[in-house]
Amino acid sequence: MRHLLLLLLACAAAFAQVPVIFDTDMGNDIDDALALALLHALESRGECRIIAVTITKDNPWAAPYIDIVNTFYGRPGIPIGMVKGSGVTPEDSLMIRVPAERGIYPHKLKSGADAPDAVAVLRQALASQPDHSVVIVQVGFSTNLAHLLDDPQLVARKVKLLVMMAGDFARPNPEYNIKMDIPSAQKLFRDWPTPIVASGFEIGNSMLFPASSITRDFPANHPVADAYKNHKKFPYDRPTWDITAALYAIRPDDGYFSLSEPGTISVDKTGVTTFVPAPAGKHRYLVINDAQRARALESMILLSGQPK
Ligand SMILES: [Ca+2]
Repeated sequence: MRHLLLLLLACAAAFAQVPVIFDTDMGNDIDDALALALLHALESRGECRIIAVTITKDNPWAAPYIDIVNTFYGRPGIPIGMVKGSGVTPEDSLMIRVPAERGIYPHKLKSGADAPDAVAVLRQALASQPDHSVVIVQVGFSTNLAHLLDDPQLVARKVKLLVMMAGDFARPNPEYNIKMDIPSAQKLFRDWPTPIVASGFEIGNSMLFPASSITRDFPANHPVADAYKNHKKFPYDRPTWDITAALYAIRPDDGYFSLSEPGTISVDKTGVTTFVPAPAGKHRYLVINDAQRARALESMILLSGQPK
């Protein structure tokens, strides 16, 4: 009887854990690393389960660095997929290369060339999960998810929600994640079959992750603090763009953010995003007030810097 009870409790816990896929351009800015750290902290708290990490930065150090972070948090088995063929931003990045070359962080992948195709990893991860259960957090370019749309039925069946750090809903400016792969972003907003919530440039830009947290909250030889210190001349504060998307994805009902009315987001040929309200629209974007901002920033700092 007791065993049965434990089994039921374990099943209930597994249900509560949101299966999450993190799709990232790891290496282009430090918020990707802090967002991955936050997801690991939330998994340690039983709130989510990272079922795959896929990469849209076409640089060989991204996969080893993600393997380092996953291994550091005790999850070396998370599948890692690499953009193949049509990836952008191949340029070098110290925040991923320096920790990977240091030789002090255990990991298996030595290069992105050793990682399987991101789209194959995405398909496998989705197929392994219950219907309408998976939350995808896309914090880089739309390259991989646009390719995944070659099988829209798999997406429609398995994905519950796509949360993206993408676009700018305060000004008509082409936002970086959109601008670097405009055709994929256009396709994604046009054809993605599930609800989408976008964290626009203006949300993360209004909350800076403080250098003081890197100094105070992270132990020595932490691969995320290591990346932070190698990304720009330390100390510096940096917008929380990708971290906001990860926080909303796992805790959508905690009031850190509010949502726009429903509508449709589209991308023009210069990468500018436009939101048109529509009652049946599948897209929304995050909005935030000052009280929410204080709470969201505090939570992002505490979770990203939580000791493993
Ligand atoms: Ca990013």
